[in-house]
Amino acid sequence: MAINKTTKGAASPSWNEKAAHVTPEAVFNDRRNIIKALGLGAIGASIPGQVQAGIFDLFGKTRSSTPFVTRPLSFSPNTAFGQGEVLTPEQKVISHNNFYEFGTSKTDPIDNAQGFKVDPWVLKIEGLVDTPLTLDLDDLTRLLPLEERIYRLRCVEAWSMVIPWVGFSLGALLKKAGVKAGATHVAFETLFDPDQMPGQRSRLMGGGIHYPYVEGLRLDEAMNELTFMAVGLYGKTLPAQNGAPIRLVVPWKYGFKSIKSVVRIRVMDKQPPTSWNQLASHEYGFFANVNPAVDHPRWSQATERRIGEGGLFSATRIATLPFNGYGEQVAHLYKNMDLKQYY
Ligand SMILES: Nc1nc2c(c(=O)[nH]1)N[C@H]1C(S)=C(S)[C@@H](COP(=O)(O)O)O[C@H]1N2
Ligand SMILES: [Mo]
Repeated sequence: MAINKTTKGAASPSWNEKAAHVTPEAVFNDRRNIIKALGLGAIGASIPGQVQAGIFDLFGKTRSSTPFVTRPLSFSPNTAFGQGEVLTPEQKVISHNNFYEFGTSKTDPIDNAQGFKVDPWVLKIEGLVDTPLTLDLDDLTRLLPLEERIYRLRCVEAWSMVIPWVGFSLGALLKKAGVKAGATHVAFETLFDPDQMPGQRSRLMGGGIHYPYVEGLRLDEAMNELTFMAVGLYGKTLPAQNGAPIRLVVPWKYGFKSIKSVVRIRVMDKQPPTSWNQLASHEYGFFANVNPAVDHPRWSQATERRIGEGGLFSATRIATLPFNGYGEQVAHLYKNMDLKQYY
C-alpha cells in the first residue's frame, strides 16, 4: 500500500498543493498498517501462500446473510446537548467504522460483525465500589432512564461525525455501584471472543493491538456529565459495528477512547493501561483530548474532515476545536496540566 505522506521539515513542492497535507487515505492506511512498523509484516510474508489466502479470506467482502438485529428504544431527548448540529447520515455512521476486532478497514466492521451475538451479555461493574453490579442485556436498557444526546465524534485520524446517541451518563451508573474513597481511575474492557472477532485471532489481523481492547479515564473525567454510555444511536439499539450492546462515548477525546462492546468497568486507584497507548505511546496518550495545537507525530490535528453526504473522502474540511468544542464543560479538569506533555 503506497503511503502518500510528506516528511515533516521536507520542502513540499509548491506545484503540488496536496503534497503539503497528509491525505485522509494515507492516515487510514498508515494506522492500519502499523503492524508493518512492528515488523509483523515479515510474519505475514513468511506464511505460505495457501494459508495466507485463508487468513485474508476472513476479511472477504461477503456480508453475513442474516443481518444483526436492532430494535427501537424509548428515550427522552436531552436538549442540552447538540442542538443545531447537522447530523451525519445514519448510513455513514453505521458503515464507516473503526472496530479492529472485526478488521482494520473502514468497511470491515459492517461486513464482518453482522453475526455478532450480544445475547447473553454480561457487563460487570467492579473494583473500588460499594456494590459490584452484574448487568445482563435487558438491564442495559432498563437500569437507568435513557436519553438522547447529539455529540461530535472526532477520530484521531482527523475525520469526524455528528451522532445522535441513546444511553445514560457513566456517572449515573457509577453512582448506582457507589464509588469508594481512594478511587482515582476507571478502566474499561471490550469482549474477548476470538471465535466471533476475527481481528482477535492474531496480531496480524487485529492491527497489532493486544486484545482485549482496554481503555481508561481519570475518575473526574468518568464522572463528568458529558461522559456517556451509549446503548443506541438514531433511536435504535446499537448496530454491532458501532459497539453493541453498550459502549463508552467521551466526546471531548479522540474516538479511540470511546471503547466498544464493553464487558467490564473497573474502578481503580491507579491509571490503567490503554490499548493504543500500549501500542504506540508517543503517538497515542492516555488523555487523548482533542487538541488542534498538539499534532500527531505523523499528521496535523488542526483540521478535520466532517463526514456528511457524499463519499468519505469528499467530506468538508473544518477547523478542529480544543476539547472538540466541549471546553466549557471539561477544560477545568486539566487546568494545571501541560497538555503538550499530557497528550
Ligand atoms: N473495542 C474497540 N473499541 C473502539 C475501537 C476499536 O477498534 N475497538 N475503535 C475506536 C476508534 S479509533 C473510533 S474512531 C471509534 C469509532 O466509533 P464508530 O465506529 O462508532 O464511529 O471507536 C473506538 N472504539
Ligand atoms: Mo479513531
